[in-house]
Amino acid sequence: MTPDRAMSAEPAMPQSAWPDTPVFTGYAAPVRIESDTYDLEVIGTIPPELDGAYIRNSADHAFPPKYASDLFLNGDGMLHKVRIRNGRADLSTRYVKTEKLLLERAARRALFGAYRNPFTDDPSVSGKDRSTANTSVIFHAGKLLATKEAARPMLIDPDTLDTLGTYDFNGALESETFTAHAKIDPRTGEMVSYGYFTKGVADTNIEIYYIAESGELTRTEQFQAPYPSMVHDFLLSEHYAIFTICPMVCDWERVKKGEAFFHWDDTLPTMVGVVPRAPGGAQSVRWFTAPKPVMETHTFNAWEEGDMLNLEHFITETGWLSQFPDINDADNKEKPPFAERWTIDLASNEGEIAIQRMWGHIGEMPMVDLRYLTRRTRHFWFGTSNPELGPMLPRGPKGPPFTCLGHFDAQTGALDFFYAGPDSSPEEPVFVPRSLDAEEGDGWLLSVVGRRAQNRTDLVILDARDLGAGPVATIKFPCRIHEGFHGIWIPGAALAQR
Ligand code: V55
Ligand code: FE
Repeated sequence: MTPDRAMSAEPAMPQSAWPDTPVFTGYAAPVRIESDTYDLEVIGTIPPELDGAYIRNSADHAFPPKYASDLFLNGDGMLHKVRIRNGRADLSTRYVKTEKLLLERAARRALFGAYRNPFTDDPSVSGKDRSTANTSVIFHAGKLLATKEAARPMLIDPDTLDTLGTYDFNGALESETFTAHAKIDPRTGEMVSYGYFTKGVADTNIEIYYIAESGELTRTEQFQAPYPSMVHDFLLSEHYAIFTICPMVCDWERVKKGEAFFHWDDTLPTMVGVVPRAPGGAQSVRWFTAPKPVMETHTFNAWEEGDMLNLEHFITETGWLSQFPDINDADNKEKPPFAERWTIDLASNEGEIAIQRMWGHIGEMPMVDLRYLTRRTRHFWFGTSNPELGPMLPRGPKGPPFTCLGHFDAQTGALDFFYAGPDSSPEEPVFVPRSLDAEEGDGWLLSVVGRRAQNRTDLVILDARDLGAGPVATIKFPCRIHEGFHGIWIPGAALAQR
């Protein structure tokens, strides 16, 4: 798969410079280094029982983009893995070898154009797979997949991080697309996933996939969203798959003209589609309209109590305006997300959604103890900032970086924070239980922390129920890894079983 690196294959065209924009400069600058580093420096003590791999995805442009205005969302998928065992930690960084990356490496320049816009590509790559595979990873039935909602998943070897090709579940995957936020039901081992814009163009078709614990894709169902929009995440309860459709719309005619891929249009309503997971359920999807047009950024969890369906997610009153414009108000400013519980009475025909703010502090990048997904959980973790603990950091390409991680205990109502220190930015946390049968929340919270002034990165390990105590271990990387999106923990036993 390695492209010919001989200089005779070098195209005549010189490589253009990197754009002087916030996406490509300073702490956000592409890293581009594939590496293996053994026995990282550790401050404190890695808990000896911690055995497994933290793996996450990031967007790390391998080549200067065709368009200087390119979004960080359009970077090439770069996987980061920290393998922890016997108190030691090793770091690996590896690009997902997408067709896009291999073609661009062979040409030694960007050939694919703007985010999700095939009309901006070099004609030489017409019809080729545009996937950057840059958003998340999921591990199910012994298979590690790198995911991007605009494309099919890529199969990755979790030991080497080698890319094994595009994965279509032995031909059973119908859609051209597959969400980066598939969920595994811990009661059944089933993975529930979906695709939107399933034919590769903006439309209202959403396809749900049910993938058995064995890895077999057993069922595909379809329903129609009220309008074509970004469906980035969803919610899973015991009996329902729930989709919050937000007015982050895509108009294919605008895409053809080279405009932004999404626009925020809050003249349209936010609507919640409740799909029974039982066979045929997509045919009886029920729609509920939110009282205000808002955006769900990411989800914690969903759970049922009798006929009451509870949806716990981060919600903002604006679209993602740092990335995609407001079509009605160019001066509109992005607002921060807050955690909200939306409750729907499935027995009532009123169709109302009752909304409760869960705690009075902003946040994003939610995490729960995934062994309890689909059930009511007590513990909630998230990225956040807290000006009482330390100053805000300068805006990056995604907005202000987090300075803290937060923990909300729904039983006591207590909020607890880990402040990462001056010039330090934690990223999405991942919860690791102390043991397979530890009680909910008993374990560690792992988070990559950017040491911005040092142009370096750490991984911190915190007691998940005592963030304020600070790290039990800080694993120091000798370099910076690019800021990422989403990651997972794979227990050592699951890696060994493959
Ligand atoms: C998101 C991320 C994406 C994307 C669409 O976090 C939405 C939201 C990393 O790519 O393509
Ligand atoms: Fe996401």
